[in-house]
Amino acid sequence: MASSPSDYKLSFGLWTVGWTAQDQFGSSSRPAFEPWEYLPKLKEAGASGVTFHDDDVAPFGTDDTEREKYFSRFKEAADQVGLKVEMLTTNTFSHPVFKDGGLTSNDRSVRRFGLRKLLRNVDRAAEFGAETFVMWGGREGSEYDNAKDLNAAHARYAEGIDTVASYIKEKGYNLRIGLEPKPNEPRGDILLPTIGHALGFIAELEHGDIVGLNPETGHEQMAGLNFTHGIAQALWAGKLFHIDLNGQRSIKYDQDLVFGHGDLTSAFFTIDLLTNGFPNGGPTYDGWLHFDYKPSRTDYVQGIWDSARANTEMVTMLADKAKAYRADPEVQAAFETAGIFDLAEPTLAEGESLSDLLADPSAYEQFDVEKAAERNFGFVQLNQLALKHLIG
Ligand code: 3MF
Ligand code: MG
Ligand code: MG
Ligand code: MG
Repeated sequence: MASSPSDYKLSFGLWTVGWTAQDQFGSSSRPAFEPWEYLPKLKEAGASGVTFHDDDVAPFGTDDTEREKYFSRFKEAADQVGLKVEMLTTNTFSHPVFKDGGLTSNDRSVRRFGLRKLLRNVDRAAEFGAETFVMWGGREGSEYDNAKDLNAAHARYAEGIDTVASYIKEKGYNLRIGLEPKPNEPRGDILLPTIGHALGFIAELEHGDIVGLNPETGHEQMAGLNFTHGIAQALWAGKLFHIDLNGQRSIKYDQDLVFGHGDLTSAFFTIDLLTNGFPNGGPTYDGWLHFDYKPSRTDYVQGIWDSARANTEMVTMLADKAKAYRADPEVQAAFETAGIFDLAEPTLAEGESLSDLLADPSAYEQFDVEKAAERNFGFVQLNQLALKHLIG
């Protein structure tokens, strides 16, 4: 039976449907609505959660009394519609004060301001009952390699993240930080450009236990990387805390297409991994499937809601196909032929020591390399079966 959006934890950033489509070369092509006005339609599009940047709800610079009104009105509306605010994030990239970064600006006073903006948004995240605090450092980077002492920049970045993490712990909030890697745009180069860089960075933190990742499909693909491999490594490391799904067609500007409207095969395998897990078991993802896309500039208001629905529909369609793919006996046989299940067996036998391996002639001296080289893994056939399920 076909699944429906309510079978999954699907959420949207308010800034996605709220994007009025201004770009580098043109002004807005759609009107803006009040933040709470998007909520009923998001629910209709199949979402059960919503997320936002502080400034998406209360514009930057709003005085404190007005801010509280904005947030309480939004909270009321979200509760009424039945949308969970599952993640909050902080805008440390739009205002020109952040042009050289929020946590790694060469200007210390900006870094102190950025940190305060982040910390007060941590309180807001807790107030809304969010589980994840995403940090995308869009302006942490440079256009020129000599614009920063790159050692100091990483030290300041770590200091900033550790300060936010220690604040969460001190307050006893049930929140985890999700760092969001991106290779470039809006900066020429952004620090923590990929999932791998971010994982390496987290390992150096003092409070890295509550810091993980919020990888975005298009961000990895902008760097020509394999998104499914990336989230798989994050899962393996116990660091896949949240995810931004969208579409990107190869290495170019950040397109933020509907999920699946970029590399469809990759989207299929992403959903296969997220919903069915690894073939041999192992860590599974039980977090939100969060869409971070942009309705195309050529679409008007109706297009916002058609494209939002396209995202949720894409997840249900791909998940159903991925389920049938895994259940197909022909696929299971192809997994067998390909050695997928054999990879779960440790290379050294249980209890086998290194000297046992060194003393095993069958492993080396008597090993028939020519025969082993003749093995037909059948990966092409296996992929063909996946594509049959995808397009069949
Ligand atoms: C930019 C992004 C961001 C982040 C957001 C944190 C504006 O390419 O992806 O969206 O996702 O700031 O969630
Ligand atoms: Mg993005
Ligand atoms: Mg993007
Ligand atoms: Mg994103």
